[in-house]
Amino acid sequence: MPHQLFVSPGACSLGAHVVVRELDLPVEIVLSPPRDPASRIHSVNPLGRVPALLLDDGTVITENSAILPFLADLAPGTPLFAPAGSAERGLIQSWIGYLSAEIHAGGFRQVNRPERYAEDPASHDGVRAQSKRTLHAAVAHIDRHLAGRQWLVGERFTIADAYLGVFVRWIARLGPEFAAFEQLNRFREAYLARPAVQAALAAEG
Ligand SMILES: N[C@@H](CCC(=O)N[C@@H](CS)C(=O)NCC(=O)O)C(=O)O
Repeated sequence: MPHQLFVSPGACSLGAHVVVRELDLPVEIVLSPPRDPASRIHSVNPLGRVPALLLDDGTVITENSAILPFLADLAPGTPLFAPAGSAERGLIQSWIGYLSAEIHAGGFRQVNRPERYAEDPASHDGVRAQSKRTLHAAVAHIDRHLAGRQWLVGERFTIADAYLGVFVRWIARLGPEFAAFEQLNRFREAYLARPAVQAALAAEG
């Protein structure tokens, strides 16, 4: 049995899905929305979250920050990553860490799930508003970094860009105050023009 990558439409698993298609890896894509209690993801990942990578030996790897490098390492020497010990590899992993911690967990999760951060429903609008301001500042850092650059690290698309693509799609839906990030708007167009991204989105429906 090949490795299996569990993904869900619209979720942060898109980045890993894109990497599988960019590298034409022999990894089966399994659509498994966590919202459906019958989804296989619930028996694969005890947290019931995507992405999850089930290896052919039964090992389950979770977390984007582990799955993205693991997938790239299945294609040794790929330009989507960089050699062990290189500064570029450190930078790529730095951006993956930033996206996971500051943008996803520290930003979107608080905007989308205020009930996890404040018990009183009356305070949820306040949590959401403050989280949006925090997220705006975190996103602005990426926008500034992208000035004069096509991609996050070096002159090429890497696994960090595959992951950033998830969030630039989400950012576009956050409201008018998030619409004016020029570099991110340009990045989104370049991301969506990639055949691997189009194939992943079509497969996810
Ligand atoms: N830290 C995890 C977060 C994974 C995560 O939150 N996935 C979401 C989709 S974007 C999910 O499966 N949510 C379902 C749930 O929490 O029940 C990662 O980066 O892989």
